[in-house]
Amino acid sequence: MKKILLAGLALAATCVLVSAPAAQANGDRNGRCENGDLCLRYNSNNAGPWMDYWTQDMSHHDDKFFSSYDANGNAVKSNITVGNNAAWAKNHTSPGGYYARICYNSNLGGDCWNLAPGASANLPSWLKNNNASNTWVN
Ligand SMILES: [Ca+2]
Ligand SMILES: [Ca+2]
Repeated sequence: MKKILLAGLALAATCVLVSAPAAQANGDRNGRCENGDLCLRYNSNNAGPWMDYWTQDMSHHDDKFFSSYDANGNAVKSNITVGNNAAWAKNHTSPGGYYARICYNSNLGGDCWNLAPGASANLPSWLKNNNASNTWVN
């Protein structure tokens, strides 16, 4: 399965799903780090505000970290931009799945860093607070 293709299908299906039951297995950028997500956090060592990317994203500069949950359990966004502000990452795909690739520039440009399936780590110093886009690779 190609995750990127699935992402496109998910977008195309969004309108259809509006009236469907809320039996959502996973959500892209829904503030929950679920199976198949790349989760980024504002602070090192799995701390601080977070963001979850299930799809690839060509620019982190138009996204805000989540920082809390409301009374209904929905994640609430902070005012902190994800771009150039991530310090820690976890690849929530299963072992044998896709590597999460995080890049220095938008549109997957510049130097990129790959995080193995199931792995978590502080971003390397050259990428910490310099993240701009992400995708999935074999
Ligand atoms: Ca999610
Ligand atoms: Ca974005």
